Amino acid sequence: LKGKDNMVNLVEKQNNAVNKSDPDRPDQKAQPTMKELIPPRVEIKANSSSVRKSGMHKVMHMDVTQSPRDKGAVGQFGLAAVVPKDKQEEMRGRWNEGHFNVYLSEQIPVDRAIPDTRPQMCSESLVHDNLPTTSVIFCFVDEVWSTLLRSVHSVLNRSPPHLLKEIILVDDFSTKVSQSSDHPTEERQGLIRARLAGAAVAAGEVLTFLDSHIECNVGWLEPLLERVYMDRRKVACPVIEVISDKDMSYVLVDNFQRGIFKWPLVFGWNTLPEEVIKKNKMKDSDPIRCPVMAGGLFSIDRKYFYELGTYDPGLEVWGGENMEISFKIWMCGGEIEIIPCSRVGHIFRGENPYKFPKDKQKTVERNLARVAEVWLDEYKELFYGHGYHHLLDKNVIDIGNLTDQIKLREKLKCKSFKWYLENVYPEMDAPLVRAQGLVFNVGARKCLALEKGVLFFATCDLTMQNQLFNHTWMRHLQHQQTCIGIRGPRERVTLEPCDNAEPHLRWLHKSLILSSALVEHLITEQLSQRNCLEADTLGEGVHLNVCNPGNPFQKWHFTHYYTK
Ligand code: LR7
Ligand code: MN
Repeated sequence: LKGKDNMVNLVEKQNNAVNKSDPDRPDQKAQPTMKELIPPRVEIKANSSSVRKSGMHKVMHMDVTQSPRDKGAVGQFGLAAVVPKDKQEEMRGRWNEGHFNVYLSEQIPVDRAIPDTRPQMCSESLVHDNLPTTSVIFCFVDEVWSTLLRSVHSVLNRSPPHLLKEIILVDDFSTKVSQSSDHPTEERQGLIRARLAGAAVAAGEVLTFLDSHIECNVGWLEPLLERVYMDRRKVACPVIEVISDKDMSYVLVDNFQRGIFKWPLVFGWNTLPEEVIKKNKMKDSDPIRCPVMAGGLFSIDRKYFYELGTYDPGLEVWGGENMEISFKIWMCGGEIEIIPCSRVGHIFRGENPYKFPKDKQKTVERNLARVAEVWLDEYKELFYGHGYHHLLDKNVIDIGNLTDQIKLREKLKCKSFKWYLENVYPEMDAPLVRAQGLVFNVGARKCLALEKGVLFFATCDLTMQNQLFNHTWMRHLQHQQTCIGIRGPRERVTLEPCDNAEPHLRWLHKSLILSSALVEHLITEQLSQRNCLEADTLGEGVHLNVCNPGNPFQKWHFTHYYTK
């Protein structure tokens, strides 16, 4: 990380030509000068609505590039660019420099115009005169130079200068010559700590983080700052549109998209449920509450960012930090919104163009495990239960020390993950167990029971406590705190206190197909051969046997299933 000296402050270098009028555009003839455009800073008294109204102005149309110098340039107006036949080879050869069309990126002007994709009302909407200033922070590692420049230009050309305190570029130990500075760097930090290094030197009242391969659209900044101004605990994200990795065209996205996650903490987009739109009579320009943010593009009050304890600095390189900051914001009193009047294009790349110091998958799963351990409470079992069991097995990975993160959550008096699910993301399916109730054995035609340390079969009776079991996300076959497992060279069925770190307590409850009927087995994978839990034919107990789809004594049913 190159430290303060190597972060470039670009705003000082911003030229004054931002607002020259363009003779080709009649509507711009009477364009005001920069001074006229920037309203005087008005001190606004709280709770005085009349003053407030007069202290507002229409979102500024800062963009001189809408009528660019070189109308015929490659990729101009965000249109698809074409690679000439004789350049195809070169284009392919350079693809891996960025995992997108690097060749085209270099042909496209750094200040190209892109279509103004905002919903209609946006250009008419009012924002306050005295919005806070922002520092824009780009961190990057081995970013394609032309793309980084275009990102920076889009900020300079489309942000009201008085709101843009500075642009901070953090070079996270790039290996490319063109990006390395005079001073040799210490080591790769990863985007999380690189952003924190940028934040540490930022002087703006708001921090705006952006990826280094983006193009900010017309009027992108004020709507974000307006939300933070309204409430400093609001964290505002632009709509993220798509810059095609193939032809570099600017592609607009559907309305009412919000950021969500699925298990095991996988980020995704989904359309706001129709009933939410109807109930709140939402227009396409209204802010959208977001359970989680994509991660790369957002504005947050600087002091609030520090009050929240920033990111967990123990997160490495890439991944999971968007979950961490999202849960932290919501559970500790803040809000995340997507602001449809603010739009930024982003190049979605098929692969990371930089190296991971350690294995990518291991890095991401370690980050996610840290997030799960600190923020998910009892729901962390759903995270581990969706393919991450191995993270719990002893000595597999070291997720590092979490004391500070857990203390922070206590200090901030953050709400529970259950609260988050109920209030922020009620559409999320998050049953605490997979199956529950009586465990019926088809062969024995009786139910499993556990009492005084012994497993036996009894006539099924939902009122009998000793017949109630859970099949949990840990794959435990569990009665209260007792788990069924297998032990020893003779593969005996045992009863032990449940322990997430013990693989021999896990049972898959899987459907094996037998002449079109489904047979639910309880399978242990601890042995070289797949073994199933089988009821003794005389019905007195259970033992292990080689799985056989045709054996009804291996077929089990729970009263309730919460998942498929
Ligand atoms: O070690 C690193 N050091 C860095 O400085 C790794 C990356 N980086 C920089 C990198 O150069 C880039 O500018 O960090 C930025 C983000 O890295 P990307 O572009 O490789 O990430 P991404 O766009 O594939 O992934 C998304 O998820 C990441 C999870 O950690 C980050 O939160 C990214 O910011 C985020 N990007 C977005 O939210 C844009 C929309 C993508 C979606 C959905
Ligand atoms: Mn990105």
